[in-house]
Amino acid sequence: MITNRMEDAFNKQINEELYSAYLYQSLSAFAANIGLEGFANWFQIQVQEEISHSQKFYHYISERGGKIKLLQINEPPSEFGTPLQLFEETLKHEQHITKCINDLMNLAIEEKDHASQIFLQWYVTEQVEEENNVKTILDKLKLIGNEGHGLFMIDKELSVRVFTPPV
Ligand code: OFO
Repeated sequence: MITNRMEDAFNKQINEELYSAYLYQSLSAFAANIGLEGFANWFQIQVQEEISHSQKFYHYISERGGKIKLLQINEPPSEFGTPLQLFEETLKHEQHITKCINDLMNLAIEEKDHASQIFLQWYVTEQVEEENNVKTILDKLKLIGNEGHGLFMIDKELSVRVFTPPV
């Protein structure tokens, strides 16, 4: 059985993951609107990833005999600026999620909840990968600036991203 504190914290994390999906959906719409279809695809895959992250928490809470409580999802911004700013916003958000995961891990340690510590390991690793992926794209965008052939090439690169469900 999961403790009340862990149950509350995991339910809040479901909300964080669903807000992430909402934010990336908004980024995808914005990118499509300015003609960056590859960027739009990358953010669309990110939406699917975040929904799958929320689902993992959902199933874990149930598996541990906890109660699911779905919270209100905030409205994300709808204006983001330049292509570079889209990924700056993404990195800032992923750093926030990393902090959330670390806080959850600290709580699981405090609560002596070993099963949750093992469960959260997947997210700790995932966040390293997520931040690194975004930083790689950001570095390229910084090199090429916000226009021209380089931007076209990055857009093309981002258009091939596909969703791989987490195991
Ligand atoms: Fe983008 O990260 Fe979820 O957990």
